[in-house]
Amino acid sequence: MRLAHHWRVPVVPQGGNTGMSGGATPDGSGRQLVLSTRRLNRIRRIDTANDTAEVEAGVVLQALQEAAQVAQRLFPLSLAAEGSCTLGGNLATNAGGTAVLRYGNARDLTLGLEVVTPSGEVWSGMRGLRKDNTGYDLKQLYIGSEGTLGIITAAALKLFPLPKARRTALMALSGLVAAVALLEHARGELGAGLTAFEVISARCVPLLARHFPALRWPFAQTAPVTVLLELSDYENDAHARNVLDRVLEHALEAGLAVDGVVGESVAHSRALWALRESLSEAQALEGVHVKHDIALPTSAIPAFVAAAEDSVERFAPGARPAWFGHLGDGNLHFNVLAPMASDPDRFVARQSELNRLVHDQVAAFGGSISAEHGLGQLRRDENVRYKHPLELRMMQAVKEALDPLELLNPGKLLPARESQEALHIP
Ligand code: 2HG
Ligand code: ZN
Repeated sequence: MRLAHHWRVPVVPQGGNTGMSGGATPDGSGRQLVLSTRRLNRIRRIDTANDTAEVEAGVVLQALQEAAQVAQRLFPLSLAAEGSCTLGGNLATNAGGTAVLRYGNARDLTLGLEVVTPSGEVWSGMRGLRKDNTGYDLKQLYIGSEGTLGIITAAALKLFPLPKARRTALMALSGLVAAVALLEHARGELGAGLTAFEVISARCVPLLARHFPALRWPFAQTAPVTVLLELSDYENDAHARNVLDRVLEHALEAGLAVDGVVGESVAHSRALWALRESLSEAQALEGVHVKHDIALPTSAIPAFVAAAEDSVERFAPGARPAWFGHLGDGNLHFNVLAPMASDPDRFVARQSELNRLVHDQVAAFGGSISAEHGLGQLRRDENVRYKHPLELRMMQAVKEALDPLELLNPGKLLPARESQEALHIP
């Protein structure tokens, strides 16, 4: 970084390269240097008494999950790319995933950071402290900054007790209103034991059958909405089974669910999770689609989806909103597949218009246009429309203070020059 600073070479930090918003890929100028963190791959220390792990940025997420398990601890961050994404990227994008409902996102799991600044200095902020009020919480600036302020090279992360048992259930529901009601009920019944509440819309189901024929959908009929619940139990397996059965019974009796299945073994639960975790790839294999990674108050989701589906149908008749995601956190992947037998290029050409339509609805319902994948290049300009100009100016001021030469990840996250002028950003 010191050399790049000396020669004024822009640097694009890159971890596992699994991002979905183009945050870790260079522009087409041929002038940007991609700096891989992959060889920073040591787990420096696991401190079970302090419940912390000190890890380098290039450690693959799954490797940390496994090391924590060996130490009889849980590192809860979990997402479909965990076999290849790295912790540096997880932190730089403030990754979410499937356990946010209980443990929070990457930001909530971080106690300290080590960061290389654009001039090549090393900030060693690896404090594993749960209380530390010594001024601005600088690590939080770097988390979610998508490599635009500094390069995260290591982190001190929180660990948790390993649950004694886990049980997964898949439930077929009458609709999204029922799903939100069930979420509320499950939160009340399971408390902190509810560690995942994922949602799959009916349009996703045929994609699984088409592209992952080995996966078995457990219900004869496809319900409008299917949810996957996970319970982590600190008593024992029989207790977990009992509690989850009660939730399922309630859902059936109250008319929220039409069918349900509880994972009978670890392998069975994994198979249920595979249905959820294969959706992103199934959509990629299906062909052209436009992604939206949005967050809303959970209570607003049924009305938002009805309104957004309606606008999409009017905009491109036959287009297929095949949404799924993390209902427990109010985070939907409102992805829209091109109409069957249409010209995919024409659909893609209208991508920005479709984004605008969906994001305007998101804003109308009080949501965010970027929940867990980051702004990167994909949503950088779109963000200018929805973020308050004062917030954008404050972000720009932070950028200027920490990276005055604009060497780190140019062209990502922050508005382009033209929009900055329009916003009177100096
Ligand atoms: C998931 O939840 C990922 O599976 C990917 O965040 C979402 O492909 C997507 O849009
Ligand atoms: Zn997701």
